[in-house]
Amino acid sequence: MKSKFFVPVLLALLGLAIFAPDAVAESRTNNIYWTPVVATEGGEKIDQILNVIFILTATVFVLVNVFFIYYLIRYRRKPGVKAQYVHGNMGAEIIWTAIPSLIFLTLAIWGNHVWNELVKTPAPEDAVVVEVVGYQFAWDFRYAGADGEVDETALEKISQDNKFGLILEDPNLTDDFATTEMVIPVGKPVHILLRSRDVIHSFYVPEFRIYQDAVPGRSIDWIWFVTTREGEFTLACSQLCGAGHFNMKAPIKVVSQEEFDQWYAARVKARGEEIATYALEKQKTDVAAK
Ligand SMILES: [Cu+2]
Repeated sequence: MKSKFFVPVLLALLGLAIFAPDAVAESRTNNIYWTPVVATEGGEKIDQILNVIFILTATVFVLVNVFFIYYLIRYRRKPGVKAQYVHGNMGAEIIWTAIPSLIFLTLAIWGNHVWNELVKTPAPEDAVVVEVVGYQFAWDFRYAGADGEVDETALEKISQDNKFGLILEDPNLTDDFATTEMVIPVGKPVHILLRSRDVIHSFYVPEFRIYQDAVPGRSIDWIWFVTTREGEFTLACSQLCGAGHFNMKAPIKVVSQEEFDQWYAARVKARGEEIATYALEKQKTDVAAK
């Protein structure tokens, strides 16, 4: 390419590559040139795989291009030099097939091992259970209320007035409480029950190294984790789910056990008052109707 635009275009592309991390949708304040800080146990195991793959591919990329450019220059067309036809080299082909095969196999076995360890192990009994429901274009969370159990739901029960699909005869009387932010205690197992009310969404928290699609019609119950640091994180939907997708997020607050207990008790109390008021109103209308 002998255009006078070559150098400016190259520089612009380079600039874009360097400054692109500032422009990603997810707002990042730390570590913008690498993966975000890890905030869960086991997250560093995912990072190890990512790093090894990155180093491998970066090395191969550099080597291939260095050799490529070298040969381009070394064997360029020169007056008086005739081109040579080379058929191939069995030895070289065996080597460059065997080495990548071994690398891919190792990565597959290693990745599977980590996946089994992090995802296939069942959540501990004492985990804090949070139901996470995605819809166009926000998230709802539901916690077990006063009775310590998350009330049962059925997908076919979901309606305008019963957004979690509670099976209870009167869903307004559930002791579970709903929130629009996820508050969880640091260092404790958290078990996510993941659902979607409409289309496919995705539960994605980069700092937790967790990415799981929420599929309408399915309850996904194998996601659980233990956080390692307090802080505020963002749950951002990671499946293009419609016009409002860009803004489909919710705050996640990882707090101390003490702070969590206080928050939880306040929500249980508030929910108790709501139920009492509702029951009273209902009684009145029932009496009036008779
Ligand atoms: Cu979404």
